Amino acid sequence: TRLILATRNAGKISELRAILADAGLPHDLVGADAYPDIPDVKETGVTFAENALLKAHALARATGLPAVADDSGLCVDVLNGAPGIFSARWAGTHGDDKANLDLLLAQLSDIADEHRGAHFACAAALALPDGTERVVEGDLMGTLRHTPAGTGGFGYDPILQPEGATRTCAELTAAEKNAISHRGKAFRALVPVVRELLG
Ligand code: ITT
Repeated sequence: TRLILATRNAGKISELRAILADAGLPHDLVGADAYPDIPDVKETGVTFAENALLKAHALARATGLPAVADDSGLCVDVLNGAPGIFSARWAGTHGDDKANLDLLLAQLSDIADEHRGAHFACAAALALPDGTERVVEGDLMGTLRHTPAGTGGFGYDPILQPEGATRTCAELTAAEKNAISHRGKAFRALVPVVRELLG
């Protein structure tokens, strides 16, 4: 069966392909960019789970195929969980990773190491054309560096150092990141659900 990946974020797509293939999901994974005529859904939810479901349902309805979606972000302790669901557009322009990261670092410039706790969160949703839905979540706890390091990954990876690690997410290999990441955890939890509903 075909399974649509309801995301246009290239960083997510490459991670999701690896995570789902490693988990042995036999489905033919197709990116949303294969359906350029389908408009982007408005992310009007107030939680990662709500937004992931909105994206999955929109693609499933429009294509008639099962769809999985990711909604994710960085939640900073001293900012009461912000940027959170606004992570992709924290500095104003959707998907401008560098501007988002620079703004966040500026906002946290006075915050000492012991108060720089943060986590990545990910909701992974599956929607079927008949309206059936499932959503599961994963997170990655860590602390925020004062200066970016590393060139891997995407988004806020150069400043998030996972708990117990000495490198940032951007200094990990793709496989190392997927093994511990919010996205890896959420989508590995979604795999048995996909199998149950799609065979
Ligand atoms: P789609 O809606 O098309 O999936 P998007 O980039 O708009 O793509 P989100 O609304 O879920 O997706 O925003 C996710 C943002 O959170 C992303 O742009 C990054 O800034 C941040 N983020 C999520 N996961 C991350 C990760 O693994 N590493 C670094 N930053 C991450």
